[in-house]
Amino acid sequence: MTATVPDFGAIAKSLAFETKAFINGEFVSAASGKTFETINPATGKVITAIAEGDKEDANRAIRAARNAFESGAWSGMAPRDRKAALLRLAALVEKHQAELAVLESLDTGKPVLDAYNADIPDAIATLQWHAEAIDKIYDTISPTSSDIVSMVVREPIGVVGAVIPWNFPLAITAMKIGPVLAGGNSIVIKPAEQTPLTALKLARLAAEAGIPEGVINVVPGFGETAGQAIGRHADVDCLSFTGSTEVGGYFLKYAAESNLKRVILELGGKSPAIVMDDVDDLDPIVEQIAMGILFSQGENCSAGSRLLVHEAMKDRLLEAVIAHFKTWKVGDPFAADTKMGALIEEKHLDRVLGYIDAGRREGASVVLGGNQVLKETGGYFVEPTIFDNVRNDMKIAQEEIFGPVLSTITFKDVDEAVKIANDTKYGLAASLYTNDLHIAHKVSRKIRAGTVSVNCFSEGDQAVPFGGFKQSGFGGREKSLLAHDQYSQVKTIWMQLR
Ligand code: TAP
Repeated sequence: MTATVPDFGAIAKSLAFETKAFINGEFVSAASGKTFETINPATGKVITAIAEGDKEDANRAIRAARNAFESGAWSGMAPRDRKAALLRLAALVEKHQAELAVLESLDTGKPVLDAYNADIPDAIATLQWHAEAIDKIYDTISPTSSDIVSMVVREPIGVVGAVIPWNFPLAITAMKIGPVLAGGNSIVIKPAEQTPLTALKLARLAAEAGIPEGVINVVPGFGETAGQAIGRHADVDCLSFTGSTEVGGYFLKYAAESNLKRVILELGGKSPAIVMDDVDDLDPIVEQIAMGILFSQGENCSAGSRLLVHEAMKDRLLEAVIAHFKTWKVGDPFAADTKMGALIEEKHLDRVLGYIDAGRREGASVVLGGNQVLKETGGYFVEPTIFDNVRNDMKIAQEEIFGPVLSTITFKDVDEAVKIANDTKYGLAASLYTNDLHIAHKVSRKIRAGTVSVNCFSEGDQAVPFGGFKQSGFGGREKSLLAHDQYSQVKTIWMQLR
């Protein structure tokens, strides 16, 4: 965090929004001329109207991306020159950090300080990491007889479609753009309908950074029209999606029914936070449990939404968790002491409240929160909520709520903890709290999840792979050098020497 916190309110008042689609290096209206409104979840009020891209706009963007790719203007550029351009883009994002944080907060309802201190720095670090990596990746020559030269080379996959969710709009867009562009591909991005503002601003900055026209395209619009058109397009070589498991499945169908494009899915989770009975200092554990489920209003695919606690520890831990959750202030995303902002939209608010009702109906007990708050603002706020007496077969323990709702489940021993942790269709992340080195090693191996954190809640950083087991993911890993594998093809060149 910088020493002086910017005046976010003043920035919000003076903002100019990008509202048109960005296709082939230009901001353009939708072919249909239609627009849709993007809403501030903290007030329920319209922020601005955005071009409503649909199939025709997606087709235009894909054509532009293909032409850019075939021209070699970016795909044929030396890796170190692509690196330089991406570093310029990262520097521009940094220069506009405060403005981007304000845009993200207005569009998502999240605290502006979270956007400023977490989302935007994460996007910058992601762009930098993949830019820095790309001129350090070597191809290989395989061991053959002396009359053969067999080169195994990596080539960009081509045109990548990226369909983005609303919870971390810029950070997830950067997670796609970083490796996709570093590797020489072109991209067509469809931001979530709720949160198009930062992707459009990023497109403006990409042009300023000198990334050639057609390499980055942004088509705002709806999933069923623009998103589906990208998923089904025969000239898209790879589709990278982050969002719900249900919609992720549609992209496999779209690929099967079109051109068998490569599909990469980063999906939901129902991640456990497991607390063993050997822990002593509860304060740091409680803080991490709160971060795990309350950060980003619980709208986080890795959210630690199931608290699995040893029965001998439960009363003491739950008392401390309840006390700590009460310190998470829900309120105006622009207030400096706000830790939780608004949920993304009214439909989602109803969904989260519906889960809270379902938990009560199934016999779990609400020991904190459970209600919508700050109704007078017109926004969609829910207070931190904790259920006790949850069974792992209850709906609230099995389905992704995507809100600030924690379900407490007890276990008797390590084996039971692992069994409950794995008893879900998801497998994105898990946290384990223990002082026992043996338990730390053994349990982290037994948990079927893409990321297991020990004595913290974490998603790693740019340098480590991120993705899910089971129905939390498909087709690859984001972040780290593995992300580059997803957006490249391996070619064997077998040369007979005379
Ligand atoms: P999704 O429906 O999965 O939306 C994610 C993206 O897919 C959006 O850009 C969306 O466009 C697009 N999309 C939706 N339907 C599509 C279709 N038929 N074909 C192609 N693209 C389509 O998520 P949501 O509805 O916003 O949220 C619902 C639930 O999904 C949440 O409550 C949460 O459980 C989960 N979710 C998970 C994540 C992560 S990171 N795992 C992120 C967001 C949501 P539109 O914006 O127009 O819908």
